[in-house]
Parts: sequence; C-alpha cells; structure tokens
Amino acid sequence: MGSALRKSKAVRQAPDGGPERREPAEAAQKVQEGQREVTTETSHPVGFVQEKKTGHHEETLKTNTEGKAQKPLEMNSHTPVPRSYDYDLIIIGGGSGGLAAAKEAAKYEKKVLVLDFVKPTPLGNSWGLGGTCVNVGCIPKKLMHQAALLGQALQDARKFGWQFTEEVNHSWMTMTESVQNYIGSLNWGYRVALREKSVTYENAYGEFVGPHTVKATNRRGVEKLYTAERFLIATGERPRYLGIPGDREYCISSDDLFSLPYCPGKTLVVGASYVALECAGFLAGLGLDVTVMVRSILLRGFDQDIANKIGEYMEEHGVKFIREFVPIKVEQIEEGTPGILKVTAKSATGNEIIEAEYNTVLLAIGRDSCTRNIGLDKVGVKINEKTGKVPVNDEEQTNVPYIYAVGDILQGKLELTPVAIQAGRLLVRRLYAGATSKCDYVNVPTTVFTPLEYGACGYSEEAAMEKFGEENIEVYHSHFWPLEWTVPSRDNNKCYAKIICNIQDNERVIGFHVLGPNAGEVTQGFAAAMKCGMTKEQLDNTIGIHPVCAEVFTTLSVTKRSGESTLQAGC
Ligand code: FAD
Ligand code: NA7
Repeated sequence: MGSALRKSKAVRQAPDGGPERREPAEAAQKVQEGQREVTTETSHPVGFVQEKKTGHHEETLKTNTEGKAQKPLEMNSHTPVPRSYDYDLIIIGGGSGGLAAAKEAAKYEKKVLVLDFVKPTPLGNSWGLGGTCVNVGCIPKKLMHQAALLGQALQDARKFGWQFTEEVNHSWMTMTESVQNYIGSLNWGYRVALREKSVTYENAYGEFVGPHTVKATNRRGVEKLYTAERFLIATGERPRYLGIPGDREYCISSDDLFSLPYCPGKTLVVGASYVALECAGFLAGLGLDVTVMVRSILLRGFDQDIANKIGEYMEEHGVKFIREFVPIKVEQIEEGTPGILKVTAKSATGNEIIEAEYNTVLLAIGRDSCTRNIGLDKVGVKINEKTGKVPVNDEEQTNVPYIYAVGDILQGKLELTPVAIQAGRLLVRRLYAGATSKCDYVNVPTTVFTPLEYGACGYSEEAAMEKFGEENIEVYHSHFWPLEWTVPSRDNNKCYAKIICNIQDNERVIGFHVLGPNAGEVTQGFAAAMKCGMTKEQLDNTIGIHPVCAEVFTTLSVTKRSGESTLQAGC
C-alpha cells in the first residue's frame, strides 16, 4: 500500500473517465460531446487534477506514472484526498479501546488496520500488544495484589488449623515470571484474535501527516503511509515524571514495576493516586518496607471518608506515610539490583527538607495523554492544551468529523478499561451497524485494589452534597466484620458499607461504597441495580445472602445524620 498507489488514486478522472467506456454507447457519446465542448479535446477520456486538465487518456496516464499528478495537488496547500482509501478504519493504539473497536469493526466486514507501538520507558522497558491494562495496569496489578492477599491468607490459615513449620518466604522473581508469562499469553491471544478476524496489525507508531492519512513508523524506522475513511485514536496515557534531578535516571514507574527483574526492596512510592496506593499496598503485603509520600490528600476525586479509612488500614498494616512532602532530588548512592537511592524532599507547605535512603523510588503521580506527538495539529483535531485530553461529543467524535477517540485520552471521561471497551464497541456499532446506543458514562462502577479493597459506584459523599445539597441526601452506613476474619480475629470494624440516597427522588441510591474483601465482586451487581434506578426501599426489600459481606447493604439502618454508632459486634 505504498505511495504510488495513492498517487494513482489522487488523479481525479474527468466525470466521463474510464468507466464511461463501458456505458451504453449512446450515453457515452453524450458525455463525450459534452466533454469536447468544455475541453476542446477530441480524444477520450480526459484527465483533470485540481480542475486542471492533464490531457487525454495517454497523457493522463503518463502524468500519473511520472508522479507529476501529485504536484498540482500539493500546491496551494491542497493535500490529495483520495476518493477510496486503503482502509475503512485505522485505529491508532492497540489497547483496551482500540482492540475492542477493531474486533467489532471486523464483525461488519470492514477493512481495519491497528497500529500499536510502545515507546520504551526511560529504563528501556516495553511490552506487547494489548495496551496498559493487560501489560502494565489492571492485570499485573491485580495478580500482584492477589499475591499479597495470599500472604495474609497464609497467616489466617494457621488459625483455621493449617500447620506448616517452615519459614514462609516470597520470591519476587517467581511471581513476576508467572505474571509475565500470563501477560505473554494474552499478548499472543490478541494477535491471533486480530488475525482470525482479518484485522491488519502493525507494530508501528502512528501519526497523522495529512487528511485521512497516517504515517506508520516501525521499530527499525521504516515508514509507510496509509489512508482511511475514518480514524479512531485510542493512544492512552503514560506515567508522568516529576521533572526533578534524577527522576528519569533512577526512579521507576508502574510501567517498570510489574516486570522488574529484581525485588524492589525498601520502596518509596511518590503520589497518592489509586495507582500509588495499590502498588504500595501489594508491595507491603509481600513483606517489603514501604513508604508513601503524599503531596496533599489520598485518592483525590474519590470519597474522602473512604480514602482516609484506606489510609488508616494501610498504616495499621505496616505502610508508612510521609504527608505533605514532595521529592526535589533523587541521587544514586550505590548501583545495584536494587541499588541505594537518596531522596531529598521538601515540605509542600513550608521549607522543611528531609532526606532518606531507599532501594527503589516508584513514581505514581499521574499519567499524561499520548496525544501531543501524533500529528493531531496536521489534521486540525483540537486537544485541551493544558491536559492533552481530547474533547469529543457524545458519540466520541472529535471536532474533525472523520476522526474519533476513545479511552483514557478523552476529556472529562473515566479512565477505566471497561469504559474504553464499551465506548469503542458502541462507536463501531453506530458507524457500521446502524446502531444508536451511546456509551453511558454515568454510574460506572470501579474498584481500588488496596489491601482493604474499595468498590464504588456513583457519587462520593462530597460530590453528592455539592450537587444536591446536604439536606437533600441521606447517607446510610455501617461497619461490618467478614465472617472469614472472625476466626483469625483480625481487623474488626475496618470494613465499611455506605450508600448515599437522594431524598427528593424517592431515596434513589446515587452513591454506593464498600470497603472490604472482594469489593469489586460486590460492587458489580449493585451497579447493575443502580442502572435500574435502585431505591433504598428496594434495597431493604431485597433479602440478603447469609453469611456474606454484601448482605450488609440489605439491612442498612443507621444514617450518618443520626450520629449513631456503626460498629458491629459480630456477624
Ligand atoms: P491503552 O490501553 O493505554 O492503550 C493505548 C495503546 O496505544 C498502548 O499500547 C500504547 O502504547 C499505544 N500507542 C500510543 N501512542 C501510539 C501511537 N502514536 N501509535 C501506535 N500506538 C500508540 N482500569 C480498570 O478498569 N481497572 C483497573 O484495575 C485498572 N488498573 C490500572 C492500574 C494501573 C497501574 C494503570 C496504569 C492503569 C489501570 N487501569 C485500570 C486503567 C486502564 O489500564 C486504562 O483505562 C485502559 O488501559 C485505557 O485504555 P486505552 O485504550 O485508552 O489505552
Ligand atoms: P491522578 O489521579 O492524576 O493522581 C496523581 C497523584 O499524584 C495525586 O495523588 C497527586 O497529588 C500526586 N502528584 C501529582 N503531581 C505530583 C508531584 N509533582 N509531586 C508529588 N505528588 C504529585 O493519577 P493516577 O496515577 O491515579 O493516574 C491516572 C490514571 O492512571 C487513572 O485514571 C488510570 O487510567 C490510571 P495531589 O492530590 O494532586 O496533591
């Protein structure tokens, strides 16, 4: 699909071009007469480029073969716009959103190209097809969280009668290898799935170079141009760096952690986002000495009542927190795997300076959208200059009608895998299957996999108060003690259930929050009920399942307003 092909497509045939010769003689004659009047050419057909005559059939062919047809098109900023394209849809980014869209489009027999390319981290790590979730996000994160939970389960096991005398150790290498093997199988699975569905995949970096045209550059620097009728940008985000001395040289990000070829040892996690707390949580659960450096609050954007409970639980389970400090310098004291790093940090509110040594510094201070180096300016796609996010309408269409976007790069949407997948799938169904359903970004459930898991759907308490007014919301809440934790006699009254109801709307549940084991499993079902408009009364009419954690939601009776105790004595 080289440029020669496009050049030939760029030559616009006169309205009475080649195919006319196959028309019935009478019609052909009429067209030829018309053309003679306009062009004074007696030989047919006659070629035109940008309304300039290139001559009769042979001359036009020659112009094209010599590449001269391209010139007039490129003059006066005219870029060739082929009437037919190499692909129906080109997708830049083979992650959650891009792959979902590609596979869906293939169902409707569309010709699809997926370009996926991972720029290595500053430490040189890269990975296979599938994007963030599979390679450096949800999947390895949850598996490593599971590794940590198993450590806790081992401790609980003794109380349930299991006897093992040998010392319990954890091997970082074994865990990482197992996790990476699984990820490898997923990468392979994605490639096979694309091939089976006849979606073309290229491991190449995509960037727009002109209307309907992208350049794909592979690892060896080989460039190819492709055209398509429509484009989907699903390039995701990459970890941000602090911009301080030593950050890129010596610090790692979540993009490095899950394949780190050595145990990170004593670790400083910088940031208090969910990524930061999840990583800190499982590292501590594996027995490492972990400190989290927090600039302001935990889990900005999440329910703060819950965020603080997560922090307390982590602190009780060995994670240290340095509050209101930010690193200003990272120096290498000793090379090694891991080596020793000295971190100098400054108070976020004053001038106090602290220093400490760690084996590993993990930065989890947010992620930047991959939208600044993909030629969006060349095709006029607007981005939010400050955030790099792409504004789209409610059909995931950018300001350039033939270019769409899904996933983490969207402005004002949720950065979650199932959201990217749903948006990609529905978009393709609307484009190619006459569907009308739009992605509903409201009441999207999510889970934070901190040691005490947190599931949420809908409004946080503070967002609900702001939106509806404190007097118009009723918060029902309760602590609970999972039966499984009673025998090991641990963590009573740490798990917590809370719903937020809109008094003016029949006490409809507008916020659901659960802190406890398997929070994601619990939250998913209630999220479906919230989609159906669940009210407090309907929850009360639901009979619980005994003895499970989720049953607490069917018996919530204490309102926050009442100030009554929510502590539970037992199950
Ligand atoms: P991505 O999946 O990031 O895919 C984008 C792809 O495009 C990447 O492969 C990228 O390399 C490629 N690319 C970028 N630029 C180009 C280019 N110019 N040319 C070609 N290819 C390009 N979400 C959840 O729902 N649950 C979780 O538990 C969860 N945990 C997470 C944990 C971590 C540590 C992180 C970082 C994220 C987590 N997420 C989680 C978020 C989730 O991973 C993202 O929301 C999701 O991957 C977004 O999908 P996407 O399609 O927008 O982008
Ligand atoms: P977020 O949600 O943007 O959080 C960033 C966190 O990092 C937050 O706690 C910030 O503190 C903190 N931060 C930001 N800059 C700094 C500096 N310079 N120094 C110290 N701390 C800082 O990012 P996530 O990591 O959760 O990632 C976003 C997406 O990744 C998510 O939506 C998923 O798609 C995966 P603050 O509260 O601003 O003081």
